[in-house]
Amino acid sequence: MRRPMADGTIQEVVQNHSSRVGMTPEDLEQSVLEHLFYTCGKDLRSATPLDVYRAISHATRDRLVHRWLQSKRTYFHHEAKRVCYLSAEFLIGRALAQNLLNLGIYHLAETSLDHRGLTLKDILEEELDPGLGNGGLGRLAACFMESLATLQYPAYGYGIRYEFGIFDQEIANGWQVERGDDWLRRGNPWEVPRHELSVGVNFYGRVEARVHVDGTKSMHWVDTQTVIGVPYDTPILGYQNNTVNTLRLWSAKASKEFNFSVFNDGDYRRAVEEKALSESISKVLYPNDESAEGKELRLKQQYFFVACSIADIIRRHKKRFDTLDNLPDQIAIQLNDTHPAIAVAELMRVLIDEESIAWEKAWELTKAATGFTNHTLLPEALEKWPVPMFERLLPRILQIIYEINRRFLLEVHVKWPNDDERKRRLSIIEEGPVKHVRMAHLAVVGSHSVNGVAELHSELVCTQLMPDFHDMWPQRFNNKTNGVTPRRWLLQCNPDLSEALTERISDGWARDLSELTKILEYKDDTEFRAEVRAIKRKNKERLAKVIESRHGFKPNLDSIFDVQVKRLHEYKRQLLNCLHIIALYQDMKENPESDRAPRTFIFGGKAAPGYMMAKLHIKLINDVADIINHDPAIRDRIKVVFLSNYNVSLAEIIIPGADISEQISMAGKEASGTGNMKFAMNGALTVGTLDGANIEIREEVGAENFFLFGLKADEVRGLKGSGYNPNHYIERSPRLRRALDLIASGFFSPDDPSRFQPVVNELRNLDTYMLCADFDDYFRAQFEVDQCYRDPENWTSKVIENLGNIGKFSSDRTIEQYCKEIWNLTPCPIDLTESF
Ligand code: B1H
Repeated sequence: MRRPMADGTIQEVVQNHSSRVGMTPEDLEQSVLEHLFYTCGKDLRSATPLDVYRAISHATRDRLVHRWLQSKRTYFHHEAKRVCYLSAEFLIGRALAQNLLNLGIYHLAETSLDHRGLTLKDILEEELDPGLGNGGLGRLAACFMESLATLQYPAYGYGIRYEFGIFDQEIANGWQVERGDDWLRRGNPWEVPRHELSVGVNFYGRVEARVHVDGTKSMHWVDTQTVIGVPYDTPILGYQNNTVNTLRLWSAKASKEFNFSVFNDGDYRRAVEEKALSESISKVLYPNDESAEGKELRLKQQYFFVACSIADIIRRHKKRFDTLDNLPDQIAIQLNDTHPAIAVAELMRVLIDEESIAWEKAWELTKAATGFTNHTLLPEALEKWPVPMFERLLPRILQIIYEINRRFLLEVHVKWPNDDERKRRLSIIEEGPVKHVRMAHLAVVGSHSVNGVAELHSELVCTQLMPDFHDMWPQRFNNKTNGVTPRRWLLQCNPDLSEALTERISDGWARDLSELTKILEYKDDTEFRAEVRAIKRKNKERLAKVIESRHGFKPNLDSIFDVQVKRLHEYKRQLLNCLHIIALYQDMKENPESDRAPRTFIFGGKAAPGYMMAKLHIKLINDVADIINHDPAIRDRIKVVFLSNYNVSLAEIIIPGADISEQISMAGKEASGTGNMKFAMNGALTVGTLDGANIEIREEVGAENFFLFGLKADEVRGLKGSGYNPNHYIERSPRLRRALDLIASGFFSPDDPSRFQPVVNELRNLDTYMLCADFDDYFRAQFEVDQCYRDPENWTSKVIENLGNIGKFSSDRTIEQYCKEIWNLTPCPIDLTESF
């Protein structure tokens, strides 16, 4: 007899519901069939691949539920300290394959589908890829969530459930065209709404001061408009353990008031409009990436998800404890860049206005709980909000920020009594015709820890970005070099390489990536070396098929697959890559007998819809591809492909198929990069500058296994300081001159010869990102690549050196450092036999 599970223990559930939790092939099959029937309303005969995907997903999710519940109970019972990772972006990618792998039933699912004549690989393709982020910052948040669960740390991710994620990119006649990403249109089996935990968030209104009989004063934010935040929870499972953490994303819903204001037709229409307006808060992700959009709706998004998350954190804390004094012992709040920085002021508001805690105490708690990660030095990415907008939207929050600033500037005054200039630089409020709130300053002042994301970047945060803050609180600043999860970025996306590694060094590397050093023992093993080459070829074949299906030709598998995939940005210098291609083309045309290794240049990445220069770069790459790919004199010695709609699932196919990883940003501009790590982990060699984490990757894998070129960050700074003139370099480089002239001549754009004039003008007149200064050295490094590739044994040695020494770049290492050095967390393993 089955017992009810509603108030039972986890053990009862596990014992009595084998088709929900069982891990045998029969249990799993039974579960899938049941879901096909009861969740999809289908039987096997009528089921579409989408039905099968939904049924398997639900069957998989069932196997997470008791672990999820037990995780929550364990954290509560043990009063375990947890981290709340606040991020406007979580670029989590598809869930099914990852959950099957982490549950350890991937192969089981594969064979049981096989029996029914279905292929798991095809079913996995039915899942839409949630694009709830722009690029590296959002993907880092997703890797961190996975590592936290794998390392058994209690963690909550807090963000926004965008109805539309990053746009879908199409390429039409070479130009980027954006289409809405309606990722929820097929439903989402992974999320669970929690209407009962909805939170009201206030906007607009005014602040009223009330004096009480005892003479005390309190502030009241009144006449506000309220929006409801509804949480949707997604389980995040650790790798082959029982930890399931929660990613809680907030969706905006109009408050009930909208239904009551129906007096006449006009009121009704206005009520409907206002309802739509408040629900638009979580409608769409801003696709800008590293350029701040000063729109009111963006500020609303930020306050919305922060206020919901802080309310949730305080609610849960109060359920367990009758005091907030121990808040920083129980939770660590990490701000993923400045997008959630308003949390500092919101936490203060809650502690003071709602919990009646004195300012000094509230400030102590806030600072002790909060940490801030900076991800970029680009001035255009630094968020500043006009004070008048802030005041209208969030009057009480602005008041609190002014008070934080007043007290902070007093502290500055004590340290540097007669330095008004310094106060002006440090102030949270930027003076000017219109005052602005500097969100990075708020984040630094309100945190006990400020970190950068790679050694060079953290150094530059101290010396270039925030030197005054570093002078003030040097101990507050630290580095946490980024990492990526080896479960998704090796185990899942490169099963053949994973198997080859496991066969030789056992499977420990997936939990502890530093174990990859053991593979260095096989460096001279001819069988292993041949296998590494065969695996790369197979992965290139898989990628080549995607290219063939989209572009109508199959790239030569013997060519070097040279890949640059990342957001389109001038500082990342896709244009430098393109100039190299043009120069190579001209060399080959001039010297048809020149004996160079064939190359397939592969690009992918989205440009911000309003970033005209980046969009023009996409068009240039496509126009260059069009000319070169069709030039009979070149045959298949050079091919150029721009793969549209680069996203997490496309990355999982592209990265394992790469021979060369292009990491060519102007030194000092790429905070870290994480693609660089994924490529090296999958056996690609890097062509790169000394920027971001490239520096540390090169240190780890060895200088001789990395194709270095270009100016260093301090040289870039020096040259800028002494007046950089690109013509100086153009005059001295016949190759560069010739490439620029060819673009300017309209050779690649015969239908519109002046199309790329803005590109050429920028390079000749400004060259903000110093492509001209780095061009010759880049060409030299690429020539070395060529020479090396012709010697497969030498190439393979370098690949293996990369693989064996990439362990540092697991996000497990990064997370361990955050836990020890910032959050003060200890692991809290989940024992399914423990009853509470
Ligand atoms: C990174 C961003 C970013 N840095 C603003 N900054 C955004 C800033 O929508 N916005 O307003 C979106 C994104 N993203 C990236 O973070 C860095 O460029 C990479 O170098 C780094 O690896 C990554 C993760 O730390």
